[in-house]
Amino acid sequence: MKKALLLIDLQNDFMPGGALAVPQGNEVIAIANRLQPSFDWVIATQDWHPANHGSFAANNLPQNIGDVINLDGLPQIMWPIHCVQNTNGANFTSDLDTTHINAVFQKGTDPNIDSYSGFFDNGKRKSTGLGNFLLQQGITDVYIMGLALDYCVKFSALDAVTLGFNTYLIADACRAVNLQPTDGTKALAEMEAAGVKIVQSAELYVK
Ligand code: VGL
Ligand code: ZN
Repeated sequence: MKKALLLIDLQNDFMPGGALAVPQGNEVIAIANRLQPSFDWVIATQDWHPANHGSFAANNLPQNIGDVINLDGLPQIMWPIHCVQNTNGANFTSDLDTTHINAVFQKGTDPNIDSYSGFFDNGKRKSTGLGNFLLQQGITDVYIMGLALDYCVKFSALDAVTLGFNTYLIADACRAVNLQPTDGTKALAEMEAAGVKIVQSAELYVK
């Protein structure tokens, strides 16, 4: 058994005050920092959009944030401009300890398709390389935490389980966008039904 900690999208734009703020998103950073020394492998993802990304309402006027459009054949929620490549909003939040991170995978780089999962875009058209990287390292068990529970965390966990990894979701180390107030709890139930094991960070400290 070889374990990896997967840190999903711990970026400025998802923090309070950011462009796509996840309520209480800042509260998971201390947990991320405390967990990292308990894992031999730490892998981070970044939402990493070009400025012309098709998920931004501003690029699809007169659409409003929260509307759903058809983007290259897939339903696409309209988001505020967020996590634009090489901007401060896309940087890891400065409180995050990045010294343990072994690899970073960026997603959402194609303007015509969004990528909630750290493994594949929303149409499973292209992979980010994360799955093959984990296989190459011999990693069998993936522990997932971060933002947002109801989007990027959920789809990363569902893909991890589909790819055959023993997949754990660290529930207290995630926060939801909650466009609908029950989205976070629904996401947990969906992951559990798919075979993701729900754990708490306190169970995982070995160092
Ligand atoms: C995310 C919406 C749009 C996320 C990224 O990281 O959960 N959500 N882009
Ligand atoms: Zn995004």
